[in-house]
Amino acid sequence: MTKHEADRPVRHDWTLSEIIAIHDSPLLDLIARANRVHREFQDVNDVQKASLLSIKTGGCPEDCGYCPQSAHHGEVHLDKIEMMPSQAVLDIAARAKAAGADRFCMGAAWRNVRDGAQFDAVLEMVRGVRALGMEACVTLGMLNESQAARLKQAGLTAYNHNLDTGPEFYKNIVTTRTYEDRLATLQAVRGAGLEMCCGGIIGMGESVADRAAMLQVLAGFDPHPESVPVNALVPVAGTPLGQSERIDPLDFVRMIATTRIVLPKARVRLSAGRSDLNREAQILCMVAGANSIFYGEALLTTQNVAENEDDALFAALKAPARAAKPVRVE
Ligand code: SAM
Ligand code: DTB
Ligand code: SF4
Repeated sequence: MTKHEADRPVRHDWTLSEIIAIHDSPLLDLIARANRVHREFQDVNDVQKASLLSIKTGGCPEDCGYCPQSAHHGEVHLDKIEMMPSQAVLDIAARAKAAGADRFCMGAAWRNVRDGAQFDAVLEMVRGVRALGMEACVTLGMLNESQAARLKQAGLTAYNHNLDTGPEFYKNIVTTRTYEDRLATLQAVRGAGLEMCCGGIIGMGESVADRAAMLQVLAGFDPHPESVPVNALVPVAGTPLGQSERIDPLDFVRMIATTRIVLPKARVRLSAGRSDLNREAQILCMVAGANSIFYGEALLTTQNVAENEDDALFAALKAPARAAKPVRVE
């Protein structure tokens, strides 16, 4: 075990007012504290590149207000794509690995996982991604314990299921499922021994207290989620949140710094919305504790940062090469 993985205690009992006070502290104090915590718990030069692919796009029965893939938002222009063939997915994963990605994340616009041929195909994709020597993550909506166990058996590293926002604000964004539904899936994920990838979105009209409340719920998990995506809303025309204003990049920095302080061991992923940040703002997010990005031209249905721009960003960081992690295929 390296000094960065040392078994330092983390807190599960952050109060809402403590988290808000951190979030609202003077910006330079906040960034300095987050960076101190980051250095204490992690190797700051180790920035993960995760590649993202939508394996089944659009037509989702849920009504998430931010999401272009919901069938409830009839005005969105989106090419629906039925489940991709496994081999096509694995070819893309192999290309992502060759381009330098270490994690491959696959998303399906499902309300929940159903047993059958499509789930079997996902299991095959997971096995294939692991055989390439990459971490594998999927996000498939709600799932039960036996499905989580089958994913674990296929070698899945982590399951992504976001809380999106705080418990109070959640009902303003989604009405077709509850916060408790999200928590039940996360419990199934943990029960199967999978890593938990769980975060949220800022810029949906929520307050700082809502953001802090989400972090408080995340900190309550024992262990903490292994990775925490922090997304800024990508407003998509035709969705209920399509006319939202883009967040101030410094709000992104504040949220990332607060996440780093509250969840010191997690990989904090600077996720959707990164393409609105210039190089220096992205680096400020990394100084504040972000240590993972989505790498590749596209997120699920919207554009991400061009790969050559990210290659230039990483070149500018001059980070020492990352040691290859041994991959265990079960
Ligand atoms: N259907 C599954 C679910 O919701 O759990 C998985 C796919 S869903 C698209 C994955 C996550 O993407 C959502 O939980 C949300 O946090 C994020 N997301 C979706 N649309 C977004 C947008 N317009 N801006 C930022 N994040 C978004
Ligand atoms: C996450 O937190 N962000 C990613 C991933 N997990 C699945 C998805 C972002 C989606 C952004 C909107 C889109 O491209 O459709
Ligand atoms: Fe469906 Fe997931 Fe989009 Fe919600 S976020 S509409 S569950 S794909």
